Amino acid sequence: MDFNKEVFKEKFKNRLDEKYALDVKDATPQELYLTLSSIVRSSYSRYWRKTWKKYMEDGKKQIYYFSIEFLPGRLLMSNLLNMGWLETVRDALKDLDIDLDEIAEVEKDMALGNGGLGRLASAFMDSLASDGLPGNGNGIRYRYGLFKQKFIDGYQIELPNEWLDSGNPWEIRRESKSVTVRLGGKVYLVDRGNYLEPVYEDAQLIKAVPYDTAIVGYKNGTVNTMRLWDAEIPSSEEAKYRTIEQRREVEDLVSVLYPDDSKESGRILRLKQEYFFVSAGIQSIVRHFKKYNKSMNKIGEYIGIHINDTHPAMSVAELMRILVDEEHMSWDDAWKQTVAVMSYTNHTIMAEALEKWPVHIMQQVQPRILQIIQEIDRRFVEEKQGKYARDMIERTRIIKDNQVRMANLSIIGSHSTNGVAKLHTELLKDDVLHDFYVMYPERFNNKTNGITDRRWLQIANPELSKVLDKAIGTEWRQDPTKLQKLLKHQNDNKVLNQIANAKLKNKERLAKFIEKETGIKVSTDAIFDVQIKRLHAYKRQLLKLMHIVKLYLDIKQGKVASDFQPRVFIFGAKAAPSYYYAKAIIKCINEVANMVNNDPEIGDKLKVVFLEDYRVSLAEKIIPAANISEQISLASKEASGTSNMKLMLNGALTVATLDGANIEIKDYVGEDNIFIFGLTKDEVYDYYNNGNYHSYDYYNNHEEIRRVLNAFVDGTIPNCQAEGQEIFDSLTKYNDEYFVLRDFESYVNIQEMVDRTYSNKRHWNQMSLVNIAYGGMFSSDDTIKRYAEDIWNISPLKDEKHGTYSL
Ligand code: GL7
Repeated sequence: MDFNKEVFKEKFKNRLDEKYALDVKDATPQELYLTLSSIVRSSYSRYWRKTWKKYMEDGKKQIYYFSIEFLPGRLLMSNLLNMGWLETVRDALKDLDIDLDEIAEVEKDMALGNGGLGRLASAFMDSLASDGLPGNGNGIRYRYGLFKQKFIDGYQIELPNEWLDSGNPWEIRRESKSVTVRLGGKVYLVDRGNYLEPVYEDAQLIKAVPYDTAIVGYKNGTVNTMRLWDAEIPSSEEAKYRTIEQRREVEDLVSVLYPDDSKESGRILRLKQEYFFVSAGIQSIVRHFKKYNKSMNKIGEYIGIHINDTHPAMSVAELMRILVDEEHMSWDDAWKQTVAVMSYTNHTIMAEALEKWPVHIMQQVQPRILQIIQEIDRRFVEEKQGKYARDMIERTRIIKDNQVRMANLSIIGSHSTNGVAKLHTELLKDDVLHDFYVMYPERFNNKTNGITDRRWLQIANPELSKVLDKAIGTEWRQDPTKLQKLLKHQNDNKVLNQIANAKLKNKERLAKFIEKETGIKVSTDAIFDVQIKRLHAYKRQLLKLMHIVKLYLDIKQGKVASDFQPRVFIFGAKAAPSYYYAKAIIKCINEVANMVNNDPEIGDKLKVVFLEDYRVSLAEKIIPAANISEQISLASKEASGTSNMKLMLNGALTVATLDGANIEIKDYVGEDNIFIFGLTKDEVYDYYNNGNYHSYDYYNNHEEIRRVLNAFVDGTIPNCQAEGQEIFDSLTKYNDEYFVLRDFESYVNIQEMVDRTYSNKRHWNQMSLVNIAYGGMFSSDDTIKRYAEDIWNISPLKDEKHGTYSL
C-alpha cells in the first residue's frame, strides 16, 4: 500500500496489537519502538532482496568493506530518513500522542567500534547504499559493544555494554549461510602431484554464523548488507566441548571489542578475532561467487575486498589459501587475483597502532596462514633482490625479527594504499611508508575522510535544517555541496539571525540535558566550547584543561580581560581501560570541573561539563549546540579527524592546529573563518630531527605555564594529587611528548582571539555561516565516490526512478 499518514497510523496500531496485544496508550516506549522498527524492516525487505538480485543479474563488481569495527549508533532515525518517511511518521505518531524522539531514545547504540575508524566504516556503509553502489560490510557481531563509561569520584569506571539484551530488531540471523573457520592445530603439506594438499591436525573448528543488517540508501531504493559474524560450536564438534570453560572459549571469540589504541591484554584472542572474521567473510564471498559460475581466474574483476586498517590484513593470505589450496590455482595466478581484489587504507601513523604479530602467535592462531605469509615474504624478497638496496628490502619485507608486520602485508598484497587526509597521505609517502612509495608509487593515493550529513545535520539538527531549507531550498539534502549557496547570504541579517536562533535553541536543548544528567546549570549566553573524541595524549585534552585552569586562576586573581566571554567547556571522551595516563587526565578534568563549578566567585563565567559515556547518540546531542570545535592534536598525529567536519557542518568555529583534515577545512573556509594556532608539522619534525625540545625550560622560563602546572601539584586542584603529579612529571621531567607546553602560549592567544570575535555577534554568525556552507564538502557520499572510481572500479546500478517505500 502507498505510504501516507493515515495508512501508517492504521498499520502501526495493527502491528502493535499483533505483536503485543496492546493499545497505544498502554504500550511502553520499548514496545512502541519495536513496533515501529518492525514496520520499517518489513517495508525495506523487498528492496533489500531486489538490490542484491539486481547486482547479480547485472554482473556487477561488488566491494566488501572488511572492518574489525563498525560504529553505526542508532538505526531507527536514519532508516526513517533514508526511506523518506521521517516527517510523516513523526506527524502520524503525534496524532497518536507519541513523541518519535522519545521512542527513538529507547534504541541502544550499536557501538561496535572505538572511535573515528569505526564511525568512518559506518558512514561509508550509509554512503555506499546512498550512492547506489554495490558495497557491503564484513565484521564481527560483538556480544558486548564498547564499554559503558561511568565516573565514580571522578574516575572512569568501565561497565559492560549489553547492547543485545533487549533484542536487536535490525539484524537477521542467517543460519543457512554459516561457514566453518579453522583455528590452531598443526598443518602438513602432502604432495598430490600438481598441487600440495594441506592436512590439518587438531585444529579447532568454529561455526561462523552471519547476522545481516540492512543498510538503506537515501531515497534511492538501494538496500545493501552489513554482515557481522557470530561464533558458535558446530554440532559435529559438540562432543569435544566437555567443560564450561571450553565452551566459553568459543563465545569469547566474539564477546568483546578490544580498545584499539591501548596496550592490549589477550593479544592472542585479538588475532583470533581478526582471522575469524576475515576467513568467514572470504569463504562466504567465494561461495557466493562460485554459485554464479564465474571463473576464479576472474575474481579480481568481480570482487573487491577493502582492508580497513591492518586488522583484516590476513585477508591477503586467506584468499591465497582458498585460491591455492582449495581451488588449486597456481601461486602466480592466485597472487595476481589477490592483489587485484585487495585494497588498503592506513588510518594512523602512531607507531603503537601499526600492528606487528610475533610469528609464534601467528603459528598458534592459524599455522597455514603463517606458512602462506612466509611464502609471500620469501617471494617478495626474491623479486626485489638486485632492484633495491638490501636494507630497503629488509625494511619493507613482511617478516622481520620474528614479527609479522601487518601494514607491509597489506601494502604488498594489494593494488592500492590510501591515507585519510592530504597531510596524512603526504606523511605516508614521504616518511612512514616512504620505501613502499618508492617501490609502488602508483599504488598510493589520498582519500580524505567524510561524514554523513544526513545523520549529523538532517537528523541531529532539524532546527538548522529548517533554516537552510528556507534560505537555499532543499537541494542540499540530496547534494550537500549545495550548502555553498548559503555563501550568498553572508550579509543577509535575516538568515544570520535564523542561524543564530537555531544554535540558541540547540544550546537550550543541550543545557536541559546537561542539567538532567549532571545537575550542572549552564548559561546559553556562554560560548559552548566542545572537545569530543577518544582520550589520547596526542589529541591534547590536556592543553584544553591547562587553558581552563589558566582562566580559573585569572578570575580568582582578578585578572580577567575586558572582552572575556563566559564559557561552558564540554568534554566527551573514553579512555582505553589500560591507558592509565589517559585515565589520569580524565580524573583531573573531573576534579577541575568540581572546583570550577562549585566556586561562587566563578559563577556563570566558567563551567566545565564532562558528559559520561561519549557515543554516537550523545554526539548527536552535543554537536548541534557547539560554538567552538576543539581540534588541537599535535600537528602530524591526527590522521584526519572527523568530529572536526561534523562540528563545522553544524556551524561551530574550529580552533585548530594544522593537522589532519583541519588543513583542508582551513583551505575551504579561509584563514579568516578558523582559528589556527600551534606548531606546524615541519616545525614538529625539526624538533624531532634536532632533538632540541626541552620542555622543562618552558616550565622554568614561563611564569604562566608554571602557575598553571603548579596548580596540578600544589593542592590548588583538590583530590587529584597522584594524577596531577603524573601529568606534571610527563610535561616537565619526561619532556612532554606532544609539545603541550610548547603550544600553550599560542593556544591561549588564539583563545583570546575567540573571545574578541565572539563579542561581535554578527561577525561570529557570518563565520559560522561560512563553515556550514563548506561543511558539505566533506560528505562521505563524495569520499566513497572517489573510492569507487579510483580504487574499486565499481559503479552504481542504472538510475531507476524511486518513490518512497510503500507499506
Ligand atoms: C583513526 C585516526 O586517528 C583518525 O584521525 C581518523 O579520522 C580515523 C578515520 O580515518 O582513523 N585511526 C585510528 O586508528 N583510529 C582513528 O580514529 C582509532
